Amino acid sequence: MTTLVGYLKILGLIACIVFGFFQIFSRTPSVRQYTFQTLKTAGNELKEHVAHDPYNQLVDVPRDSILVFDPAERRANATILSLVRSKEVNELVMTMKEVEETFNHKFNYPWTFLNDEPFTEEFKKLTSEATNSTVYYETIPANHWNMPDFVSKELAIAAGQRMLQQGVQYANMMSYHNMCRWNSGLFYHHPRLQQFKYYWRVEPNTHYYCDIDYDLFRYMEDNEKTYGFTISLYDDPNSIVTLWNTTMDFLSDHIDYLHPNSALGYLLDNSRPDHNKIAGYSTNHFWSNFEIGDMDFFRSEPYTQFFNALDVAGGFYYERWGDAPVHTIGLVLFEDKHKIHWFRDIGYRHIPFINCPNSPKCKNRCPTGDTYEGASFLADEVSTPIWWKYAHMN
Ligand SMILES: Nc1nc2c(ncn2[C@@H]2O[C@H](COP(=O)(O)OP(=O)(O)OP(=O)(O)O)[C@@H](O)[C@H]2O)c(=O)[nH]1
Ligand SMILES: [Mg+2]
Repeated sequence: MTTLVGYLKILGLIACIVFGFFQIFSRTPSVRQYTFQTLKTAGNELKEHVAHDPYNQLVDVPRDSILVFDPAERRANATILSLVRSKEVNELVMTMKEVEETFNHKFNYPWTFLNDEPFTEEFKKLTSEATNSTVYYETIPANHWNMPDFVSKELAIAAGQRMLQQGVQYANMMSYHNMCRWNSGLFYHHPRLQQFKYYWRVEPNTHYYCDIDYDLFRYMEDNEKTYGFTISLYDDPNSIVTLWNTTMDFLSDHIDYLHPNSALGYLLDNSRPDHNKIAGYSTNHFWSNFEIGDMDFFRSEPYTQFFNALDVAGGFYYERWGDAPVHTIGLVLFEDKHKIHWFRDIGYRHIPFINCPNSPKCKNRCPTGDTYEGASFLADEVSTPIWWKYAHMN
């Protein structure tokens, strides 16, 4: 009986993968060709393809008058949150001012700051002066932040050195590994965050360019969205060599968690075969330094079990699994693709990538349609058009 169940699970998994490949290759040539061209011509040349290009379509938000800001409207149960160190206060205040100016002075959502150490008085003073909203200052419990006992410190240090030689950024910084693990599967368990459903993650030194005149959290709630992002990228495959295999092992035991309307093709896409070869999948991910999400998704049984399986496998330390690929894989596999939203209207920059909408609300503060800043090879790292393709935005 056990063997039969095992066979059924494997058959189910094979069926899903075949279905994913079918999704990829059954598209009409024009859509495939269009996406390919869009990718290969990202950056300045992208502007020549504006005819069908969501980057350059004029954004007409608010699209629904209900979304226009009304001070009498109820708020969603949400907080803007930032994991940050006290020494980053100046970069954070710069970003806070932009978030307040473009959005939050109209809505007054509380800010929650989290740190693995207590915040300094100076940090508290400068950040509380940058907003009229309630501000929470929270310390992360050590057992959520530090490397768990089942991980070998010696092996982790050796792996960090090896990955550093392969060019994996921050691979030898244990604090970076702690940060990625905490963001992947622990932040939403912090006692302070239990009172909230939605969060908007804000990182110091990021930019917000365009006015947001509707309540983003209410938008999520009213439209039953689970997750929103601004930029999709390919990841460094050397940082996640066994993440996909570990995920497949998990999925073969929990095939019922795979959502029937998932955008699996986004994960299986093969437009950068070198990435698929090393990592076993596309490495596409929603860049999580900006994200608006429903924490109840992350607190749910499928994601909780998924994170636990990844955690036990040790890849947050023996490799450098980031919270962006981990969130993305969980969301794409377990959630309906229509519940994942590309916020095309949010003008955003985290060096060196940009989302700059064609909208009067941006008041020319950013270069419309550009996706990166600096060396042209960066254009190849942007995979937002791959999301458009599999989320059927075109
Ligand atoms: N409290 C605390 N915050 C951290 C720590 N490491 C990173 N962070 C925060 O976690 C977020 C992500 O860290 P970054 O260093 O920006 O990581 P990244 O975006 O991958 O790297 P960059 O491209 O260099 O920005 C930022 O908000 C940091 O302030 C840490 O050890 N302690
Ligand atoms: Mg950063």
